[in-house]
Amino acid sequence: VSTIRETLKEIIPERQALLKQIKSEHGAKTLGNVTVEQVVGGGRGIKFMLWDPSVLDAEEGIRFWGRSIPECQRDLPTAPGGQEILPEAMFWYLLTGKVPTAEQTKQFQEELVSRSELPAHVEKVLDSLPKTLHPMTQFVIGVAALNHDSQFAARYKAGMKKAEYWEPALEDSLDCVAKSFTIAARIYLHSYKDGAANMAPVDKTKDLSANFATQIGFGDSEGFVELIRLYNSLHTDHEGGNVSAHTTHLVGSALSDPFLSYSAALGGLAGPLHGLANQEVLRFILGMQKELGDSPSDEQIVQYIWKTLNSGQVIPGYGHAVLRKPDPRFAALREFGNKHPETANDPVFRMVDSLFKVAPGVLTEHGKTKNPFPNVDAASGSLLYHYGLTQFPYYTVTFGTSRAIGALSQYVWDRALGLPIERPKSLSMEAILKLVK
Ligand code: FAM
Repeated sequence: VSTIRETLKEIIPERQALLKQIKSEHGAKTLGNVTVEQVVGGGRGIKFMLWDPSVLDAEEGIRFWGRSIPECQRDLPTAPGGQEILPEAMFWYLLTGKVPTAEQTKQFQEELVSRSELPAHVEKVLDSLPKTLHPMTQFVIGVAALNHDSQFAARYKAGMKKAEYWEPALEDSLDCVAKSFTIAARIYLHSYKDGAANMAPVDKTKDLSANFATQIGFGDSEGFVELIRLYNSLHTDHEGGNVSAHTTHLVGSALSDPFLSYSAALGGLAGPLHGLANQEVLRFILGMQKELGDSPSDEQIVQYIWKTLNSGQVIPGYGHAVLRKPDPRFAALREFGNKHPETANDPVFRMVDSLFKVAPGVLTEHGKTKNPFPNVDAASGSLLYHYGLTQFPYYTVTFGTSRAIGALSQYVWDRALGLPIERPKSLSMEAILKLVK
């Protein structure tokens, strides 16, 4: 069985040659003009960054190395007896562009799980934080503290050659993903239970999701474990321009190690316009349930949406900066909810489904948003809630364990391809006016 290192060692020269060819044959060609509106409008649509593991199409949604979500669900390994993609298999796939065999997946899973224990100093730091500190802030601190043992930082200091960068970048990235699951579990116990002193030790025969579920006290629910696998596979990557992915890439371009780069990204994921939206959706749905009861009519939901819009608030979980159709990640989570009897009949999940039937029509009539359809956050919280993970401020932490997988896959490629420090041009208003005169 070839390991992740051997597999990458084989692919990297091919991809390096492809980049060299792109630079030499097409380096002077243009990929489009940049308008003033784009510069002052959040950079929408500016083609700016190289990002291999996934590409987002506005109509169709995300493709990972060319595969749609249903194609990944068809082709990628699951846990024995399970139906959902293993995040470990997704990680291998995002790193290499190749579907791992069942044997490679097993070996890679064992390697990751064996890396998931935390250094004592990180446990101490996490356990000393105020329980009231936002879980995402705890996550930022925990991941940054892992930098103490960064192989990339140590080897850089010792004078490593540029051609070797990707190797310790890979080692640190594997550590960062594996340990993020354990950090996440520790934060949960610290914030919402009696602390992490008695946290279950890592079971090396199980996958990261099953260990995480056990450590936070939900290990007996096979449905929850499968949801965590699906959740962690779906949230991995959404091309490079979103705040968390871009931050990892930007900070990493200064040759900060994977821990510092991903810790910075988690700060961005904690923003309400990005990863925090999943907790907002649940707040919205529960508010609706409280006012309208468990089975409101479509007409009542329409009225509730209008009331929200007319009071100047957004409908959380709807709209997207790039997508213009329902998010296939939402579709996959909705399908999960509908196919399991326990979630299919859950009143909160049913509410999500009822909202999906009418909200796009109302948002279209409202006429503001460029995309009236649901994004990934529209369904995820209701499923976590069903299984008893009811602490909303924690939801973005589960997003964060997943996003590490995608963002750090590209981090490894950034080093393998020798990409330079990122430094785009900024302009003052006066400089813009001078240029457009
Ligand atoms: N409900 C009501 N109005 C909305 C809306 C929604 N769900 N989505 C967009 N709009 C409004 C938006 O506020 C803007 O109004 P103003 O002109 O008054 O500022 C107008 O429609 C045009 O916005 P847009 O161009 O369609 O969207 P943007 O690209 O500026 O922003 C989002 C994209 C996602 C921030 C926006 O759709 C939104 O606020 N959605 C609700 C929050 C949410 O679900 N965020 C999660 C995003 C998710 F994919 C993630 O990152 N995890």
